[in-house]
Amino acid sequence: MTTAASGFEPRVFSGIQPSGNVHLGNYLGAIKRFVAMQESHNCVYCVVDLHAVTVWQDPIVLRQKTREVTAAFLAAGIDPSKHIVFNQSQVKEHAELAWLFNCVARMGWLSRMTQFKDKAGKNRENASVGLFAYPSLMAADILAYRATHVPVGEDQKQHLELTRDIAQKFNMDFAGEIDRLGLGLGPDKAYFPLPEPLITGAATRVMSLRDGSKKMSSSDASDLSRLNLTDDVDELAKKVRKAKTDANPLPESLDDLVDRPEARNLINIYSGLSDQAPQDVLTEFAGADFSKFKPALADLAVATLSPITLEMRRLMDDTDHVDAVLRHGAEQARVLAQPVLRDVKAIFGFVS
Ligand code: AQP
Repeated sequence: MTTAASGFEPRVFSGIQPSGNVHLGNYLGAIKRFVAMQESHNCVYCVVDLHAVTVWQDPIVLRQKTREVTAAFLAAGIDPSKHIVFNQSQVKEHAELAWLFNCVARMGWLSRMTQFKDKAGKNRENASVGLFAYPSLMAADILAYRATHVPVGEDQKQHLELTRDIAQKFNMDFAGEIDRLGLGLGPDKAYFPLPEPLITGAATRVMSLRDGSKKMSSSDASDLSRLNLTDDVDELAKKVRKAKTDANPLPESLDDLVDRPEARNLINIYSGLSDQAPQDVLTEFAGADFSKFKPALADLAVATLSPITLEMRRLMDDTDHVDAVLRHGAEQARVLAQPVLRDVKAIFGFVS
């Protein structure tokens, strides 16, 4: 079977913003899957600091959070000696390609992005231009490596579709020049692959522990709404104990969780942490009250997350090592991104 990415060397790209606490949603929706993909793919994992500054960041906190996300990557098991780990601002090709993609993307496409609408809120006039153009930068992040696969949480699906739209429009608008320069790949002689989003598993949308209708998020004002990778054992246990639930015992079937978002969320979290299917978790706990299920979930969260937290703390005390990983990763990333930028500029018709 040919896919939109066939003809291209398989490569994974994904990123996390250093803009808040790294939480369980980031871990289950993204980082845990980044780790798994290392076995089968060449991977490029990025701390996307240029994305973070689309909303205000205190410079001192940004530096600390950049190291914290990097520490989370390494502590969770990403191996920087086999794959590329770096922060986005050290590789200027991201910003350069994003500008060119701003000239490919259409205002109408970006205006439809729900994340912009959510984050800009009612005060749209006061949102940064960068927040509006965020998806062009995300397309540049991925396509600077001609990446074919992008593991993300469900909330990034719309941005991934926009990346594909940008790649497709570029391939079509410049098909003649791509062909003339002999730069196309695959059956369609395209320059960019159409990257495949990888949104799989029960925990692609981890919800707030305080409100099952809201995504777990670093910008939620309530710290009780999320498990942070920096939480200690007592905090993890307390947050699971205080998680909102309902008064009914757990049912036997997933169908009976349809109108119980908080209960469904806790089952999905258990499933994501234990690598069991949600139905298997229910089968194990069917008929149990939350007074029995929550301690089991807390134990599982502590057993899974605490070793990562401990290693993150150790790494965050060794900023020289973390910074060296990022510098080395940036050098490797540049080796991949520079030729792509050279090609794209030639395709656009810039004289060099
Ligand atoms: N709740 C979530 N469930 C599953 N996956 C999630 N991701 C984020 N939240 C959840 C995934 O984590 C990756 C990195 O996310 P990001 O750093 O780009 O930022 P975000 O999605 O904006 O994270 P937050 O915490 O929700 O921050 P705010 O509230 O400030 O926007 C992505 O793959 C994302 O899908």
